[in-house]
Amino acid sequence: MNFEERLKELKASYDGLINRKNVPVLPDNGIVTRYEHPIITAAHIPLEWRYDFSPERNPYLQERIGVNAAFNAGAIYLNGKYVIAVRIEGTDRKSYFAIAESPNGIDGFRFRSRPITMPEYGEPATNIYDMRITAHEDGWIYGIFCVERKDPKAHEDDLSSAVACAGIARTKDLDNWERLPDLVSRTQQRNVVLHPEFFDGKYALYTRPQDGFIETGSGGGICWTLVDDITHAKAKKETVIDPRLYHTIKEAKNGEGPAPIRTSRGWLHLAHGVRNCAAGLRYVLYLYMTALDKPWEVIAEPAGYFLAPRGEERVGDVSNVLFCNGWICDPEKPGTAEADRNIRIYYGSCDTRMHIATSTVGRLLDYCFNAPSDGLHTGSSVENINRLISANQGL
Ligand code: BGC
Ligand code: BMA
Repeated sequence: MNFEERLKELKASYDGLINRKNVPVLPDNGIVTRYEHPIITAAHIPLEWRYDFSPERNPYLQERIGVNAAFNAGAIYLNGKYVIAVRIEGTDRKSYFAIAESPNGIDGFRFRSRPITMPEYGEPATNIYDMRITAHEDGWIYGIFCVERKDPKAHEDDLSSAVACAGIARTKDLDNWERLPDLVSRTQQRNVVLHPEFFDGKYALYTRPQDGFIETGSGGGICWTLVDDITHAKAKKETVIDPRLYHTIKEAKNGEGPAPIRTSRGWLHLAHGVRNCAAGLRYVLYLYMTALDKPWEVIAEPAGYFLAPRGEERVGDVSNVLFCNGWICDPEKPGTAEADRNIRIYYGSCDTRMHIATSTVGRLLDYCFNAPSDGLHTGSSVENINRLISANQGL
């Protein structure tokens, strides 16, 4: 096939993919509605980021820069559009961020013309990933992401030891970013998230201290910490708010997902829980609520997960993983009740692709406050079922 024909074919197949309509998978479980197609995959990355279109320089029309995966996106509603900051990973294993926008947040995502050039802070990062986006009441949009560098203390034969910390940057338009100093903390950090409001006049962060690069060890779980100055952020006292627990979905690790959503009944949080099994780490997503005036105090937490890998979501580069660091609650609209506000949940599967599931504030609050919490024993799980059966018999 000649150059021109190949180019035409490539473009036609790309256009078909990015114009594909998405459809809900029904019936759902009443809590969330999945959609049939992933919203972003490696194949959605613009052709001009990958191919050299010059027949002289690239007579075989080869892909010059390969993309391995596109996943774990942060999300924000901005200027009337649903915007996601996707973690794109090249075939060289390096990841970076790029912004894609959609008018309805469900399909039709289009990448802006270039990926984000994130300014460096200190020693250049080997890798950056999993950006949480928070529109803060100070007027800035913050991105907090994991920055990974080789461990300078590692023995010269050890080519795997790394150090993870939280990188912080802010922007008004998601194109131009001001990099602030990385979070100073006693331990390594991943899954650091900025709370959208000041608390006692201070910035508040959800953190996830960890003993090493992988193991959280004495890290305990998701923490809350106040920061005096976001331009020199330091986590002084980290208080565990949502702990890891034996024989639950969050036995090995957990981490805050996107920034929590303010509702009339409390802060609505989404997090991931990890457990170990013969197949490796299994990542699932769960919800919990904290008090409006005390965002560190858990007031509801249904047992187990609300989203776990299913079907195609189960398989990928790192199988058995759902991870979520982005969701969007529709802005308040006069005439729309809080319960009817839509929530779009953007989640990655198996470090490979991006999906969407939808819900509403009403549906998720109902789930958080009315699904039974974890009794931590098989006996209480059976009791819960019996209570439900008896209640149904009375109908
Ligand atoms: C990967 C992340 C992963 C982390 C811990 C990093 O090198 O890029 O995706 O979460 O290691 O396994
Ligand atoms: C982590 C995260 C994610 C990833 C997951 C599974 O620790 O930071 O990037 O989805 O591992 O590999």
